Amino acid sequence: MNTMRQLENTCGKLYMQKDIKGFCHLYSGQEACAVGIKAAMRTDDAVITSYRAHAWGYLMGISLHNLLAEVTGRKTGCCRGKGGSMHLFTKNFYGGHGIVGAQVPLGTGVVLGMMCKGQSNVCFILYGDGAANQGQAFEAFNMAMLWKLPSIFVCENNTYGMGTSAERSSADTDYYICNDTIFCVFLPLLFFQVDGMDVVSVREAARFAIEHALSGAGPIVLELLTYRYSGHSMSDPGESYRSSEEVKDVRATRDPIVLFREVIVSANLATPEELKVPVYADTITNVQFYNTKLRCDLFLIHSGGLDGVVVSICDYHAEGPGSNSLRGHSWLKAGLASRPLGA
Ligand SMILES: Cc1ncc(C[n+]2csc(CCOP(=O)(O)OP(=O)(O)O)c2C)c(N)n1
Ligand SMILES: [Mg+2]
Repeated sequence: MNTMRQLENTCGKLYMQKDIKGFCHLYSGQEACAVGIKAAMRTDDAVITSYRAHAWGYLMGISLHNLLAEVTGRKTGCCRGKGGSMHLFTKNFYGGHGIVGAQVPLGTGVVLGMMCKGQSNVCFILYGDGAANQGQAFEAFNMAMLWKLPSIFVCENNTYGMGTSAERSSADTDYYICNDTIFCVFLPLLFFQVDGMDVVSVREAARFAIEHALSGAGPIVLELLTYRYSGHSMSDPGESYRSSEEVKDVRATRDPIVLFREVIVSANLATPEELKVPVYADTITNVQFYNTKLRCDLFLIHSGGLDGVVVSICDYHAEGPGSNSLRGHSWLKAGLASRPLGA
């Protein structure tokens, strides 16, 4: 969770200095949701999520370097710089999707694929409170129930969809019940609500969900009650629709990292001093370090040259001639100019 928090701080800074272009949605505050689920997952269980995908990408095995290279549009990124911040992929991690709620039917398809291949695995399909009332979500629930697919639908309720609070957008803010009389009771789906700021509760809920989904009973819906500290995206200061006191209060009383630290210390598993030391070497996510590394990558790509290599026009996307022209049109012009015709 610490690494994820630092990763997002780094991404925030990279965005501010225009190294991350386009969209950038941070996950800070919601770490326990991802870490709890990942702790319960078994080999070849899968995940699909929305555009708030950096932390999940890292958890699913994208190295910090590949990840930061991706979000800054570098060829050394996990998707060769073509996916950017919102579209991260790796084995068993099916993205990163920018269209709200699109990952719900897509994830259901992932599970259908697993079933057809005879795999005994689940897919965690994460979506926000802002997607929870979409028709496509309920269509996916219906198909998953009809075919008894081991889909685990997870609504990460961080109480806001962009600048709109759950109360303003939803007739029923208990998303786990999924408008029960219409859908869950009718289907009948199993569903429950979990404290998404408590990593252990999330892990236990996820374990239960896996067992349930693989028992042949079909899908399950979890609602994780959580909170995002940043605005919806980097272009939203996140202050016009909620008070700074509200954010401060959550940080002070429900922060997932602080809560888990207290659990560890009170169980005598570590002292507060021990917890100050970074556990993993790759928690070094300071911006300068990554800037240097990324610029080195870029240099290597250029100096290594692409002569003799068949490269599609799209590949220039990630390796434009200068760090300021990674996206947009200038790279294409320059890329084509530097490439002999017919090569
Ligand atoms: C189909 C569609 N409609 C609208 C948008 C614009 N949009 C992007 S995020 C968002 C709100 C989603 O909120 P939520 O599902 O709660 O996710 P969170 O951002 O809180 O993680 C909207 C309306 C979009 N990307 N796709
Ligand atoms: Mg939300």
